[in-house]
Amino acid sequence: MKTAKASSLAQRDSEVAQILSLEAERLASTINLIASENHASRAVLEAQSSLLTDKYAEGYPGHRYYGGCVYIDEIENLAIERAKKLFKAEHANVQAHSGSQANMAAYSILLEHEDTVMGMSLRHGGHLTHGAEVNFSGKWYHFISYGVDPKTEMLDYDEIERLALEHKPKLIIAGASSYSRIIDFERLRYIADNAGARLLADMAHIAGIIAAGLHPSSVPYAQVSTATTQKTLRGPRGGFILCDKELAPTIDSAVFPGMQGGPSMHIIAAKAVCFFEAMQPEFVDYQKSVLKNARVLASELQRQGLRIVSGGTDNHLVLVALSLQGISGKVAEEALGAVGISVNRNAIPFDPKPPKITSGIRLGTPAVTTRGFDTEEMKRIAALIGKVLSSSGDKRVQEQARQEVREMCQQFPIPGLA
Ligand code: DSN
Repeated sequence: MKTAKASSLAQRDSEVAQILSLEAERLASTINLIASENHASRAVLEAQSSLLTDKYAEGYPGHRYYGGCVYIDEIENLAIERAKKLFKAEHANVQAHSGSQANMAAYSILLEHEDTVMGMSLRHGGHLTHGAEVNFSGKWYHFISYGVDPKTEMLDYDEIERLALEHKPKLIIAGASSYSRIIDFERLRYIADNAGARLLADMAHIAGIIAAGLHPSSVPYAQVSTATTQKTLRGPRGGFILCDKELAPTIDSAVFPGMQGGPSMHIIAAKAVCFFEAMQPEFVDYQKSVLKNARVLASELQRQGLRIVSGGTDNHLVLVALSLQGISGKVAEEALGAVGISVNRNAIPFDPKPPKITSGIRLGTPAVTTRGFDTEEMKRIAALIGKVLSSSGDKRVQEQARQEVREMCQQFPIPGLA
């Protein structure tokens, strides 16, 4: 089947086929430490590339604006029921095209334009949609940003509480895209209640860890939780929303017809597969390995003389401050990229450098763990990172590192590509 598909694309459009094959080669020969990426299973990829891409299905199961939705309804109901079961949620909407759109839809029913909202600053680890000036969130709503404590580099809940009582936001957004510590959703709900606010948890990064029961769930505490399926959950690229029963009709109408037209039914089928896979016992083992690998990577990088923001990690990601090495995140990203280690430059808390340069890099273990990398490989990767970042561009060090990366990648093929 794989060959038939590959050859029909190659026959029909050799340009696209050629680029896809180069990307497959790049992925196969790269150690992917981008914290928000993963490698979806063959089953997820198959559902995603299925004929469901042909179908228009505006509306929701049982209430569509198009005929011929009998099996479409079955697929969407399956995805909804699996999401509810996996996260013990009262309601799930699986139509959001992305995490940002899930947030946009949720804000649209919880807020009016110009309302006061609190969210984690992008510069401290929050997400663009948590109030960044360049994003719709920062333009449409009045955001008060909270961040981490300068000493511990962990969320300062006392300060969040002080800000909430002072500014009386209508909504507090919990969640982050580069924060490596447990998020105390229970405490944030307490703060929100005292300030007369609602709580929305953007659990996009940690959804898989929550699903495996290895991070406290936001669902019992946040009236709305938003997430993506492609990160730690290891599914297709897309968003979903979980909420309390009473918000269900408004959340659904905020997504459709509020913000989106027809749902991507092939992606919803792949989300159903992803939720199914996340219910299997081996998914819990996988998430345990993701966390263990991140801890090993952090401590081995420390042994290499690198400073880890907040001193370690409780989740899948490791934020590295490069101040001791005297290089920027941009330089580090490029140097590691040149030897086949894929990372992203990332602001560290109180970073004096602009977002395109930064003083840090963000690393994550979901993709390499899917590939089968374990403690030994984490040690080797940390040693390689240490060598490359201290080599000042030495060609011999780079060539040796590139060779070692190639060998490790050959030893651990990507399951979805194999
Ligand atoms: N900004 C993406 C990331 O964490 O990489 C998520 O949207």
